[in-house]
Amino acid sequence: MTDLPLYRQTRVVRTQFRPGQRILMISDIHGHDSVFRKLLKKAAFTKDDALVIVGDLLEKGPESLKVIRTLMALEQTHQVHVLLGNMDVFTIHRILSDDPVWRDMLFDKAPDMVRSWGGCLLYELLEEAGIPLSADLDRDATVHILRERFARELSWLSHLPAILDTPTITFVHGGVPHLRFDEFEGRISEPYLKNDDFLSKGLSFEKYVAVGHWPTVLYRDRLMDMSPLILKDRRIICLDGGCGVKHSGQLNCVMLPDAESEDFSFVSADGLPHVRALNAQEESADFTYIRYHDRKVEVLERGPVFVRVRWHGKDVRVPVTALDENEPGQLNTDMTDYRLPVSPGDEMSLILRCGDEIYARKNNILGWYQGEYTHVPETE
Ligand SMILES: [Mn+2]
Repeated sequence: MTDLPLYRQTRVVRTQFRPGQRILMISDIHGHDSVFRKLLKKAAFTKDDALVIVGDLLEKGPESLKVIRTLMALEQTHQVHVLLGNMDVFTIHRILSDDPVWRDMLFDKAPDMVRSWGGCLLYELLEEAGIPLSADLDRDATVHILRERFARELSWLSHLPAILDTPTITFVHGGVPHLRFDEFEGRISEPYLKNDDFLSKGLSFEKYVAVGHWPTVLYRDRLMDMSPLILKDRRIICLDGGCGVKHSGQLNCVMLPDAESEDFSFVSADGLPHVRALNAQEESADFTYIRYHDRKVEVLERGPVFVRVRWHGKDVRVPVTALDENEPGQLNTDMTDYRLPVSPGDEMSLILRCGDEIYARKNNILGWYQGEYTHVPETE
């Protein structure tokens, strides 16, 4: 036995999908309830399907509480398996632990989270409980009120498992070193939830392992492609389209017609405005993808909208807004100067307007479009 609270232990739930049952997998919803609902609609999710949510429901978005409630309600009517991600465990622990270090983190990190992501679960809870934010808030008393007021939601969250194991697919937020679960069942789950750069560990498995956590774009070296990565030879499925973590991100849903099938397909959704191109544009032949983990640059020439920077000997054009104000000589995001191949009528998600151009995502891929466009109305 262990002193770890249930939600920090590696708990494995085993199940089997029905023959012919469609399987849908989504990870890293990150407080984006409306995007998640849009995605389920696009995937035509029904009561005959099985849906697996591979962790990180919370934070990095403004609707964490709604995501919790949407999933709690969905569980009543549909076959849904929800797993914990590292962000979920951190958040739950900050609320449920009596350790003042964690308690202070809950409050101290909140303003930054709101600045970066437009909201955080703590503020959502405070708002619904009618507790005004103030500097002299009694943190201890406040947390006790929240625990009581949101007992149902917190209990649901804290009872979620870390791993869902089925005969053909294992689901886990970060990744596992192997499938001998008896070796880590009951131990702290953090290494399997926060398993950074899992794909680069060179592992392969005897059945599919479906993970989230690490946006797939970080594994790409040429194009900024946010589609899921499915490696049939190593039996690894990477789901995370970067929803929430990046403004440019998308939420992916990978689908299988049957547990025994390897006929993968996917749909995705985002919360960005959609536009339709009016002009054609040729793909750029030469372009650069400045990766997030290697984003030091030298500024060559600064214009009002764009800046030319040198990156590993290459001359790259980036928007002024991509320069890190607090860290000179560094970008605040990953970025590409890739010009998308576009035909009139193509639909794109608009990420950023820069002068006469837009930074957009077309078919999962980020890049620039210099033509004219019209807005596509939301279809509900
Ligand atoms: Mn994560």
